[in-house]
Amino acid sequence: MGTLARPAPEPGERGAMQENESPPTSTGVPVGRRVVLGMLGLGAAAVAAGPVLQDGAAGLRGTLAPGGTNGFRYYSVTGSVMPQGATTYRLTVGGLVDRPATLTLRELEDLPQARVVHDVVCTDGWQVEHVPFDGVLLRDLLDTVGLPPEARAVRFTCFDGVYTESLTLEQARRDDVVIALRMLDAPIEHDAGGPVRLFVAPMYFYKSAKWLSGIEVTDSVRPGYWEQTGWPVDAWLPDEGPRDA
Ligand SMILES: Nc1nc2c(c(=O)[nH]1)N[C@H]1C(S)=C(S)[C@@H](COP(=O)(O)O)O[C@H]1N2
Ligand SMILES: [Mo]
Repeated sequence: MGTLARPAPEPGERGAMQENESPPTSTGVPVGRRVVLGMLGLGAAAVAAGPVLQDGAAGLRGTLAPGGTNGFRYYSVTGSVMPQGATTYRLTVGGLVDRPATLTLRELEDLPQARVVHDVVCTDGWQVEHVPFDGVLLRDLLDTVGLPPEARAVRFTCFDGVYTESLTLEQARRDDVVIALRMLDAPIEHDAGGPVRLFVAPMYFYKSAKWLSGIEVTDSVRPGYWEQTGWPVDAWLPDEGPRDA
C-alpha cells in the first residue's frame, strides 16, 4: 500500500488560522494544512513530515507533549468557531430520507442514549485509551427518519462551515458509531466539538466530525475534507474493519 503523508499540523494559537497550502509532495499528497494545533502550550511544537497511517505512525508517537490534562489535542481546520448551546444548536437530517428532521439539543437528549467506549487515535501519532462517548446511535436516528432504497451513504457537515466527513450506510449502521452528546462523562466542551460531535469508534479520529450540524443521506460516498486530499475514506484502525453481516 502506498505511503500516505499526513498533512502536518501548523503550530499556532487556538483560533489563529494558519493558511499554508503547499503543492503536492512526490507521494501526490499535499503537505501543509490549515490544521491548527491550538492546545495551550503546544504553540511551538511542530510535527515535521506527515505520519503514515499503516506503518509510520509509531515513529511520531510522543513527539508532541500531551495537550491539556486529558491527552486530547485541539484541532480545527478553520479559525475560531462560534459556540452553539442548548438554545441555538440544531442538527438537520436530510437528503435521501423519508422524513427530514431538525433536532434541538433537548430532542437529541430525549432519544435513547447509547454508550461507546473506545480508544481515540489520531493519525498525528497521539492516542487516548478507553474514552467513553454517550449519545444517539447514528443508526437509531436514521431509522427514525426512514431511508429510501437508494440511500447508500451519509455525509456530515459542521457548523464551523468547512469540515465534512462521510460514511457508507453500512458503516453508519454500526453499533459503535454515535452522535455524541457527552464525552468523558461530561457534556462535550466547545473545543472538543460540542455540543454535538460524531464518534466513529473503529476509525481514525479525523472521521469524528466536531461541531456536527448536518447529516445528509446520499446515493454514494462524498469524500470528506481530508479525504479530498488523499486520506482514506475507509479509515479503519488497526484490528478494526468491516464486520460480517
Ligand atoms: N469540524 C472538525 N472536526 C474535526 C476536525 C476539524 O478540524 N474540524 N479534526 C479532526 C481530527 S484530525 C481529529 S484528530 C479530531 C480532534 O478532536 P479534538 O480536537 O477533540 O482532539 O477531530 C476531528 N474532527
Ligand atoms: Mo487527527
